[in-house]
Amino acid sequence: MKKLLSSIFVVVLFSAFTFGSNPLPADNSFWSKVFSRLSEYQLTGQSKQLPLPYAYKDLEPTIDAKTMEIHYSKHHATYTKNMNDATANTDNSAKPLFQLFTEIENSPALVKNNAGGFYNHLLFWTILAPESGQAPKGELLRAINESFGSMDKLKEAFSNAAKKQFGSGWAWLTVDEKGKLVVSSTPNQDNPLMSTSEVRGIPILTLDVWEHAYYLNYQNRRADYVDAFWKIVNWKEVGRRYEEALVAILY
Ligand code: MN3
Repeated sequence: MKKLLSSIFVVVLFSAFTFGSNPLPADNSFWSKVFSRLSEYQLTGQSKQLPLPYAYKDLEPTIDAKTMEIHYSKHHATYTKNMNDATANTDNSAKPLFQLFTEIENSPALVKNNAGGFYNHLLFWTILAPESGQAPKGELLRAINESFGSMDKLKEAFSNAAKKQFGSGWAWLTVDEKGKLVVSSTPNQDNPLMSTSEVRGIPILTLDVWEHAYYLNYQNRRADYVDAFWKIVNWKEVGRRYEEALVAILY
C-alpha cells in the first residue's frame, strides 16, 4: 500500500510538472504577455517611418549615402505604405504589430511581408550609428560572454548566419524565452517575433542581407559588407534593447 501511494505521488508530481499551468513557456500566450511590456508594442499596422537618427552620409564608408537614401526613402517607405494599405479597414488596423506577429500564420502574405519589412528596417536603423569605436558593455557584455564565450565568437556566429542566409533575408541576435542570447537568420522579411520563426524571441541586433542593402558599394561581396558592419553597430542601443527584453521576459 505504501509503495502504491508513493508511486501515485510520483505520477501526480510528474503530471503536475509536465502538464502544469505553464509547461511550455515559449508559447503564444507567453510571448503575447512578454511583448506587451516592450516600448515598441504601441506600433500597429497603421504606423509611420521614424526619422533616421543620423544623416544618409553618416555611415560612410561602411554604407554609402546613396544606398542609405534609396534603402530608407524607397524600400522602407514602400514596405510602410504597403503595410498601411494592407491593414487599413481590417481587424489588423489597430492591433499591435507584435501581437500580429505572434499569430502571423493567420495573416495573408501581403501583411506578413510588409509588416515584417516595416518593423525589421525600423529596428535596423536604430542599431546602426556613425563609426565611433563603440563596444558592448555591462549586462550585454556579460550575456555575450555567457552565451558565446567571447565577443569574437558572437561575431563569428552572427557573421556566418548573415553570409550563409540563402538569398534575401536577415541575420539576428535574439533574447530567447530563458533570457539567453541566440543567433539565427530568416528568409524574406520574416523575423524572430513571428510565430512561424524557428528561433523565437526578442531581436536586439539585426543585419539586412537583401542585395538592396549593399549592392551599390559591395556588388556580389556580401561577406565584405557583413565584416564591415561591425564598425557601425550602435552597441549602446543594443544594450538598452537587451536590458528591456530581459526585464520583459523575467518579470
Ligand atoms: Mn532592406
